[in-house]
Amino acid sequence: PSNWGRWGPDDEVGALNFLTSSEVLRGVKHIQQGKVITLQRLIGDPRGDPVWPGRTPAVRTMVMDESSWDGDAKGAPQFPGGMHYSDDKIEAFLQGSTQYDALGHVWYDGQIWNGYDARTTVGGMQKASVEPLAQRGIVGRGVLLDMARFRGKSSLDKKETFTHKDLEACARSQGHTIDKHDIVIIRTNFLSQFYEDQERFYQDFCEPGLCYSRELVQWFYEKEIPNLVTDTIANEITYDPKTGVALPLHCALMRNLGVTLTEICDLELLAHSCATDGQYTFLYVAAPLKIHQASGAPVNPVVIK
Ligand code: UVW
Repeated sequence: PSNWGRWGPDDEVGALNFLTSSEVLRGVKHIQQGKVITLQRLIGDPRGDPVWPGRTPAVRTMVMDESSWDGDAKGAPQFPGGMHYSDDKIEAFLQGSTQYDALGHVWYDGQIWNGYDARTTVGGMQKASVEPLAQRGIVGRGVLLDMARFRGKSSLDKKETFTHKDLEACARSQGHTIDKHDIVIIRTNFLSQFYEDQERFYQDFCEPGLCYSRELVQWFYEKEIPNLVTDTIANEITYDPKTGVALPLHCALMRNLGVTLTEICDLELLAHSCATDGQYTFLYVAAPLKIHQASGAPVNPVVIK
């Protein structure tokens, strides 16, 4: 299935169009306790930052600090009243931390989301960049599917797969359903293995996750899922176990259906909270940074229960 053209020839936000104001209000109805939980993974974690192979973690550099005024203080700015300040900068892959992928981030056959020419990515995303997603914001009913807990494991294993049927079974075991237009949030806790042993983590690299099938894509299409959020680097099994194809769901869901992908979340506090209070449905709110023509942008999603 494809959603190309469904929201007109100029669309750049895809399935986020399903998140109408009534969907926002449906999400709000799931605020029951006033509990707030953020989902961003720390940037610059002293234990390291998990990134897709070939990318490098963010580097934060101090530009100004108290040492700038040491000694003669030559070159350091002097302000009336003696104010000093700290300043820093980061150099980072925009897909190197908790992030929203732009809909044009991944493609095949020379066309990105909505049929735009893949040449529109050259030198900057002229179409389907992260900018329109950031401008719009993402608000709706979120559901946590705690697949690790459902399978009785602290974390899923390398290459472990699951399907939409497993997601539905997981939801049933948690006492709710996955409804049309839900923001689907999947916990694997796989990245805990990165912090345990990075060499082993990257050896024969293959994350666990959803596995491509026509039925699974059809399920996303019929459920009109606007946003898939996970705690892995790339939201799906890295290589399809049957075909060896890399990240087929990036193409089938993002490129063809316009489903936005949110990756590298930290779902541990949320999972703990849901297991404790039994509330797996809530309001989900997120807005990636507004970065001109970018293929993705960091985000700190917020859950309100
Ligand atoms: C790739 O682009 C390969 O992955 P991600 O969606 O994790 O950025």
